[in-house]
Parts: sequence; structure tokens; C-alpha cells
Amino acid sequence: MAYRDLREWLVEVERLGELQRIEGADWNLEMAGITELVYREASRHPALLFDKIKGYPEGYRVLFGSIGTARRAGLTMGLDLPHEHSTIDMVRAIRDKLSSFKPIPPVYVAEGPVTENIQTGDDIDVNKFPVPFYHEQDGGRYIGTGHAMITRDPDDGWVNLGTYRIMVVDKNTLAFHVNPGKHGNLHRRKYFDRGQTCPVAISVGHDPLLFLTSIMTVPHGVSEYDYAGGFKGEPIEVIKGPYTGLPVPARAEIVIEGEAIPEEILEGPFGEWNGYYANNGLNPVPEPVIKVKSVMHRNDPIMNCTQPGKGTDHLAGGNGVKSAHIWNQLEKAGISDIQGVWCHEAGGGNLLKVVSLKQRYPGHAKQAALVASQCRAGGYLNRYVVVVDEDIDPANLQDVVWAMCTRSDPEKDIDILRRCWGSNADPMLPPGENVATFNSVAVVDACKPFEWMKDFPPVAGYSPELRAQLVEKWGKLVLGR
Ligand SMILES: Cc1cc2nc3c(=O)[nH]c(=O)nc-3n(C[C@H](O)[C@H](O)[C@H](O)COP(=O)(O)O)c2cc1C
Ligand SMILES: [Mn+2]
Repeated sequence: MAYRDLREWLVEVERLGELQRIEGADWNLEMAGITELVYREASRHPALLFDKIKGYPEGYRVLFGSIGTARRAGLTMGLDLPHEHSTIDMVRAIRDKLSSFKPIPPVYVAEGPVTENIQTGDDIDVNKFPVPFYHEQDGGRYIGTGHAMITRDPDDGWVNLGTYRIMVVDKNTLAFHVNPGKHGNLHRRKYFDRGQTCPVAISVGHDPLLFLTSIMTVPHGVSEYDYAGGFKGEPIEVIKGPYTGLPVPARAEIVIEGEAIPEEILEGPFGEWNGYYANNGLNPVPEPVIKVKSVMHRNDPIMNCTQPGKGTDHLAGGNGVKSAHIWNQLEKAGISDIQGVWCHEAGGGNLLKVVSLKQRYPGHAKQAALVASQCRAGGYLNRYVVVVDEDIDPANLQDVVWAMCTRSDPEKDIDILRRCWGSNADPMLPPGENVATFNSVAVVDACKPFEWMKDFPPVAGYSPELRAQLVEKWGKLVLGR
């Protein structure tokens, strides 16, 4: 792999011309706000490295947008990505990678740069790092948005990494929000049900591959460390966390260790991936607390953060992986001829999924829709799953909506699935109903009717051949290329 840790990754990203350094921003609303501005309104989406943050020493840096383009996601996962690539090319490259690697467990090393500074007891203050305040109506500063929370199953011993938002309560107290069904929630539950506290380690700055694998649907019982090792082709180096004994990345920037306790504190509100202050609106919700017992960090540490909201900075890579997993799970379920899968930005990666396929038999499209809507990778907080023919680019919203408008008959082609895997992040939950609950999913067959698809009106756009001729002859004049 081309790089070993976040610092070496930044060198590679700078070489790609995809790093923008920003000095003098405020941790309070500015870093996250600037990220939103760039990802919603700018034509380029570089990784943003903030330094000289107001009130903090130079060198205490914050990175946003680490995996915000296919190119950077490709670097991070070691993908074989052509120079000119479509969104679905990236999904294909991720699938190739997933099919060609074996998970590799981490290795313990004697020491790593993360131990350059260690604080315990009264010396702990998590606000010594420039923890961002993200959205105007958030309930606090959030130290965990691009992190990996590390926990161990108390029965089977396997180690999980997951990204679950973490709010700062005070200098050594955090509160965290993990949805039911997530592995961090299952682990936490097991300790709490036995009357025990749950040891946690939180890596706050690291190789973005560890973030990517922490937001990935890795199967129950398999460690995200092993997946990260698989992508890298070599094991992730870890050390034993001095407080918990959990494996923590040796080359991490910042590692926080402590105990999650069942005592709850009000957490949130927090602006979320779906573009809303979603779980219970602007009302904070009781969530378990983490008592921080140890903080380690490198000199001049770098935090890894993401800005959720309507314009997000991590969806290129995150949605690529999710789409690749759904495609794999469709094939595992025996659905052939899939041409592409994309989880759309407009649905925050969850609420709108599109599958394209070449229809081979009656019911083929419906099978694909139902599997994509319910498989592990695609099942969480779905709202719409659309299946389109092979001539439609599933990542092109304009094409997808055109297919829905012209190839579906709502009366025949939309089915509604009830009592599916919902979430308390659903903005459609009625006020006060903050419990994670069910939701319904519309599956839309926007493919040409199978029975008479041969007689379907021909598409009236230029053919690929005519297009190539036009671009060759007139492209410079009308397209500038
Ligand atoms: C930026 C970001 C923030 C996330 N925050 C949360 C969160 O606060 N709570 C949660 O349950 N899941 C959250 N997720 C989703 C989980 O990280 C994701 O489902 C992951 O696969 C869970 O890992 P697990 O299967 O090991 O539990 C977030 C995802 C992203 C990309
Ligand atoms: Mn997991």
C-alpha cells in the first residue's frame, strides 16, 4: 500500500492535487460550515485540512472530507481505478477488491507514535483538541464523527469498529448514540445486561481506511480491522490500549479510552446525514455516558471528522462501499445480470437505492428490488428502491427519474413493504416517538414491462455511434473538448 497512516495519506492526497489547507477557522461552526459550503456549492471537493484553529496551538489540525471523492476513496482502499471513471466504475473496482482479498487480522507491535503523549486522571481534557461544533442548533461539540469506536464482544472476544456519533459532555465525559442492531449496540447491551460497564477505545484520527471500514457493513463476528488489513494487503499495526487492553491503531493520531456506563445523559440534538436534526428533532435524548480514563495522542495531532447534512463530505467513498456490498449480496442471493447499484446522496446513502439490470425473465426486476431493499447492506432505513433497465445509469438521478416517469405504472409497479428496519433518525417519525421503529419501503419497478419490452417505444436520443461522431466533429466548439 502506498501509505501507512494519516500523515502519509495526506502526502499522497496533496500529490493528487486534492488537498486544501485552511488556516484561521473557528472550531465553532466555521470548520463544519466551510465543509458544507465546499461540498454543496463548489465544483471541486478536496479534502480540507484545518490548521491554526482559533484558540488552539498551531499543528492541532482537523481533517474533513477525507473520502469525499472517488479518487481519494480509491487511494484509501487501494483500488484499481481508471483515470476517467464513472461512479459505477468505482463501485465495480470496490467489488473487485472485495472479491480478491482475504481479511487479515491486525498485528500487535511493541509501540507506536500514538503513545507520544498520554494523559490520565485530572490531566484529561478532551477539549484540548479543536473539537468542532457542527450545526447551529446542535446540543454540543462532537468529537466522534469520523472516528472508530472499538469494543469487544464479552462472550466471543471479537473486536468491532464502528462510527457512532459522540458528544462532549465535559472534559472527561462523553455521550454516544448507537442505533439498535449495530454491533457497538449489541456489545454494549451484553455488558449492561450483566450489570457491567463496557470498555471502549475511540480512535479519533487515523488512516481514513479505518473510518471507511468502521462505516462499512462487515458481518457480525468479523472485525473491521481484518477488513482494513484485507484492503491494505497487510495487517493493521495495533498496540494494547493501556487502560482497556483493547487493540488500538499504533499509528493513530488520538486514542481515547474509557468505560461506557448505563447511566444516561441528554445527548443531541445533532444535524444528521439525512439533512435534519432527526432523532427527536431539537429535543435531546438520554444516551449512555462514557467516562474517559486515558487519552493518548501524537505530537501535533490531526482529528478525522465528517460533516453530515444535506451536502455531505464522505458519501463518495461510503456510498461506494455500501453499493458494492448490496451488489454482492444481490449476486449471493442468485440475482443475475446486475449492471450497477448506487445509494444516492439525496437519500443520505440510505433512503434511495437504485439497481440496474438486464431483465432476463418475468419477476427478475422484482426479485432484485426486494433483495436490495432487505439485505443486510441495504436494509437500514430505506424509503425507495428503484430498479431500472441496463441502459439507465443508476447513479444518474436525471436518468433514473426519467425511467420512473416513462417506464413505470404506479398502479402495477410500486409495492409497499411494511414493518421494515427503521431508525430513530427517520425525520418522518411523529413528534415524541423517538424509539427506533419500523418504516415502510416503496419498491419501484421502473423497467420496461417484461412482456412487451421488445415493442417498447424506441429511445429517441442519439445512438452512441452518432454521439461519438458529433463529439469528434463539434465537441471543441460546443463542449470545449
Ligand atoms: C459519518 C457517519 C456517522 C454515523 N453515525 C452513526 C451514529 O451516530 N449511530 C449509529 O448507530 N450509526 C452511525 N453511522 C452508521 C454506522 O457507522 C454504520 O452502520 C456501521 O456499519 C456500523 O458498524 P457495525 O455494523 O459494526 O455496527 C454513521 C455512519 C457515518 C458514515
Ligand atoms: Mn461490525
